Amino acid sequence: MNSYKPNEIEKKWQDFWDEHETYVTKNEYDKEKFYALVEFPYPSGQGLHVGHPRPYTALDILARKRRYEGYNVLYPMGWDAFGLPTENFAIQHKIHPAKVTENNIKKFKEQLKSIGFSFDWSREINTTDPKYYKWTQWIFLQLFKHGLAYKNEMPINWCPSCKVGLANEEVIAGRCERCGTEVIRKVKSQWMLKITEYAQRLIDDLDEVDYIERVKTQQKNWIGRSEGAEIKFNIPEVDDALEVYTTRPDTIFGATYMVIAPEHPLIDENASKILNLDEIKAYKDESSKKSDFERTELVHDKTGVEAKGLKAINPLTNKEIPIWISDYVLMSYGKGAIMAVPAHDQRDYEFAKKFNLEILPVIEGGDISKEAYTDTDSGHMINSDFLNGLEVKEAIEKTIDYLEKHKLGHKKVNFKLRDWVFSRQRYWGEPIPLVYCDECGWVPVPEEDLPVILPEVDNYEPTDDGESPLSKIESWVNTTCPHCGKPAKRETDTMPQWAGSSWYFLRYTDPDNDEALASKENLEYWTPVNWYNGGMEHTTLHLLYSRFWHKFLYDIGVVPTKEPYQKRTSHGMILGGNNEKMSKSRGNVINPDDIVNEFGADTLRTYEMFIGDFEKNAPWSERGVRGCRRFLERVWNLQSILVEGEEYTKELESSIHKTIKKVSTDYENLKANTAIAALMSLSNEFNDFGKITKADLRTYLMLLNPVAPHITEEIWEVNNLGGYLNEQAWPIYDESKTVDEIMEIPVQFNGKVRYTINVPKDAGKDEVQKIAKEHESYNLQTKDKTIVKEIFVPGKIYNIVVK
Ligand code: ANZ
Ligand code: ZN
Repeated sequence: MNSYKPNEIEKKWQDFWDEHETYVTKNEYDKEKFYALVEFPYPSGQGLHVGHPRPYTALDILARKRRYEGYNVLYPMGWDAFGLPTENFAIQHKIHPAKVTENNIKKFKEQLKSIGFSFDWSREINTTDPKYYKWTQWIFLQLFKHGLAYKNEMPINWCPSCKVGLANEEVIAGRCERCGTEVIRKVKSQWMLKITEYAQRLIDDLDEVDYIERVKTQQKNWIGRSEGAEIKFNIPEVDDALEVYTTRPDTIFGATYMVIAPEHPLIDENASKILNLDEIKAYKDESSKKSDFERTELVHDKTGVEAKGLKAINPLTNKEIPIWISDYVLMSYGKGAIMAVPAHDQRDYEFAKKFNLEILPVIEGGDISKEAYTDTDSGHMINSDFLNGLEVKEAIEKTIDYLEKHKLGHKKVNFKLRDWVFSRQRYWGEPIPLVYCDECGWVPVPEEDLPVILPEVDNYEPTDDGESPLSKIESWVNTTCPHCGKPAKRETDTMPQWAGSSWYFLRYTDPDNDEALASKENLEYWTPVNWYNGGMEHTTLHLLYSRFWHKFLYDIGVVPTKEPYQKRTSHGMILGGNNEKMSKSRGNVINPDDIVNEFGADTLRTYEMFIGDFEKNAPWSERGVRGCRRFLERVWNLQSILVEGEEYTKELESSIHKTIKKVSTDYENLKANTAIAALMSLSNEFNDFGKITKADLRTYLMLLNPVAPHITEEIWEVNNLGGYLNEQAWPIYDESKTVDEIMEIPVQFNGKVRYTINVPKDAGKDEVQKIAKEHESYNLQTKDKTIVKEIFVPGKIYNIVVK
């Protein structure tokens, strides 16, 4: 027997699979399908990270197992390649981003191939390929034609370093997600997508899918549905009412002042009535520099200024109350104005304390000497006229009834979710396929003219005024209106990085189609994705965006299902040795190539699965890697104890059946770590026994194959176990043989367990009694006592009552 040389056998099998098209998937519509999907990588210059193979291996295991079970499996891979990192690299090194992308993809692909994933490379896609982004543009046009894309002049999050507008989702703690620079506000005209129109459905349809609970919770929190009321407060000085949104209409008798956002139109519209305009203007300037995050989350020291000259009337108390301007109220939520109830809202409380405003409790039971009383589950209404004595829930209902009856307000549902900023003033993205004509406004590029190809430019640096580099190519910008034929200009903004990944899983079903994003038949057959695994960091961005696009495509009859993914799971991160995130600056980055070269791809795969619970973070350990390599060597050495014919003990036979059962269910539950542990222990049993039959070796190799595909194929072939391993069926087990023959039973004296005994699993009372008496503790427990009663529950317990 040769020694185990992973570098030789791994290359051999990778070439074999390529040559034989082992993992090329056909559209065999009459076969049951299984569509497994992992998030396609961004081909960055750093190459594959050691974190990538973790989810890819987990779903590779499922893909391989399901093939052996007879499913038609689609397990595809591609590249999400538009975006800033490539563009920034291109600018720095003066290489075209398309060239950078090509190089990076080449490197990534080699790396992925060297790890032996069973991807169907014939369906590879690349979001920067015009044949692909033709359809991204096509989807955008459908959104535009259905009124779901609109241009809006609005303050956006702006990263001064990346020179790019950011979606709320890309701002983390007030900073740019990519570069960490503090984000500022900038007014820009942007394309927006109306994801808010789908907010309710994005929540409701979570009931139809099998997502891990924390993903569902995060999506719901992000969409942020709340129920409340809109209420009108009259302002007698002007014939205008100030409308507010509140989730607590019950507290209206405690509304002692109003607050409006600095951007609220009330001020400009009534400037002549306001006495302190200068002061207000200064305050507005100051708050315009802050991000929403700074305005709401960070500061407890509230700022603000009163709008002198205006008063509002509380419609229930009929009292005059002051109107304040403060930036803790955001223009982008609700009505941009609130009724402030300082006794029961902590933000209002801090504000009222600072500016000496009246704090009037309307719910008894709390102490408001230090903070607001915000509990809604106990306490009854006070100081509230017809609401007095009611509980909060009842009071909310009753107030809304009253408001609706008197036409002062109405019930209202609000969402935190904002529309999706869909413009980037950058080069490396899909051109937005619209033309602006002075006569006709925004006109779509005719569908037969798609794709609108990203033109070559000499310089892809963003301009300082924040316009896309495309705006400098006059020959491209100037065009004719597809509608009236007069001179017109192309949109020079490009789409954000999230565009291409919002529908990529559809394209895998039919990657070369020129007539449609994918054929009806293939979409009908392959969608929805059966199992999608990806990072938790994509829960509120990619996952939500792609669900939104999918629902839209469903509405216009392009896809057959409401939801794109039947099941969603998520993996933990692989950390550096000291539980720190791997990063260049910490110098703790592990390169998967090094592991493959030194130990082999099968060791890398085994280790990444064995490292810990799949959904938890886990630190990298070189010792762990070596341990997995030694395990594979023991597997290799099973060849040396291979015997012809049947050699069994009952125990070994039972272990084999148990292991088939355990490994099969563990793989399905993403618990390859415990499956591998079971396989380690089974290989020890074979070694202890000193023999392994061909049949058992076959079973063993099949079970291990999804984790370590190369070594198992090799051992199979070298020992002539019959055909190729990849053509076999998944092992089945005999349930009766997984049940233990001998079992452990506790022996109790007066209800306390004193010792345990091993009995045959079908033993009767007499036999159990006999074995229990043989135990050394039996005499001690019964000494000088009489046995009053003996209770035996078969398979469970033997209880002796003594006196
Ligand atoms: C009166 C009140 C009394 C409120 C009380 C709360 C507690 P969610 O649950 O997040 O939807 N609010 C409304 N619009 C706002 C805006 N544009 N900027 C900042 N705050 C705003 O919160 C809704 C509550 O947040 C609303 O209910 C309002 O304060 C405030 F005891 O109204 B409440
Ligand atoms: Zn026109």
